[in-house]
Amino acid sequence: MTHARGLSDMFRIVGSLLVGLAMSVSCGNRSAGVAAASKQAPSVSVTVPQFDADSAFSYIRTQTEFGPRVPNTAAHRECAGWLADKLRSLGAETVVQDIEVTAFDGTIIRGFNIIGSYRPESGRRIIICSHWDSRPWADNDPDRANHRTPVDAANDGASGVGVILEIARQMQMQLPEIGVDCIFFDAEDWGPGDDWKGEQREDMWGLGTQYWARRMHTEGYNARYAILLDMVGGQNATFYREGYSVRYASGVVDKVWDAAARVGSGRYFPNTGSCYVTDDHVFINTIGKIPAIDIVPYYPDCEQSSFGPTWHTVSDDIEHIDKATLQAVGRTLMYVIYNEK
Ligand code: AHN
Ligand code: ZN
Repeated sequence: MTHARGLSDMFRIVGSLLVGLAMSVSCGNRSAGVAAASKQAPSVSVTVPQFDADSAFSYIRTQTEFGPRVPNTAAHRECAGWLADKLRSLGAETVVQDIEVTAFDGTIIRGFNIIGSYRPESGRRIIICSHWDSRPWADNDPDRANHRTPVDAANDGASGVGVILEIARQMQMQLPEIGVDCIFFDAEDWGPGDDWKGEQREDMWGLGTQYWARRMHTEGYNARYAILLDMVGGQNATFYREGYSVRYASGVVDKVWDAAARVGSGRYFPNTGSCYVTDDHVFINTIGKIPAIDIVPYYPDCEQSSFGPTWHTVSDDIEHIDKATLQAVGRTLMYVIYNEK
């Protein structure tokens, strides 16, 4: 027995030596190839770090563990503090915009837009953003008894933040060439409920973003473009080319959908238009004058909602988050960010 174990250990050692040798040879070959190519052509292929969907998932779970992040509640304040601390601990220069906005129903909301910057000194910048607040009412739940219950918002809130935090973790380990601002917008989802009899306007949604678009976090701030993530963790999600994104920033849509195809996630990103979604990106475009797109799901065959079966229901919880969807979105964004010059 002892003898046999000794033998197998030896095979393991020899095996790992062989693997090590093969790796160093192939790495040597690759860098030699890149060096040779770079003498002729200036374009050198970049390495894009691997997005980790397990890590993104755990960032989503942590947010939901605070309870629904409904503005003017303790869970909301505590989660805001955690988000800012987390961005700082991941190496981002972080500022919190402490805001006051008035909702459609007259409620005064104290909110927090949270901004974490990588390469803050660079004039070449892009934005990746998501709302982080929870909807106060599950007013699209199939059971009417749940219509006044707040939403865990694992997908509709926490998912985009989780993907961005994982990208931030990767950026701390390997800075991209471009400057990146990670923005978590507040008070997106305090829009009119199913019982609202008054008028409905687009600007009743995205209150935190509207505030930021009028008073950005730094003087004279600008960015090439913004990518909004909203509900990027649903099961069987597909991301069609959303209407406002195509209207205001079709080049950015092309860039992101091409990236999805290149990283092998094309089936999540059909090259097809869908409808127009009132979301934070509208105000980044119209008020902020920065081209902005929305990666937002479209479920053509879903009875409950075209945003998917859990949208504004009590089932929008951690149990319904799909790591494969997070992975598809995360690796696509990583490709875009690390290829931006
Ligand atoms: C409306 O349906 C009005 N807005 C969709 C944007 C949204 C709501 N995103 C999350 N919740
Ligand atoms: Zn919502």
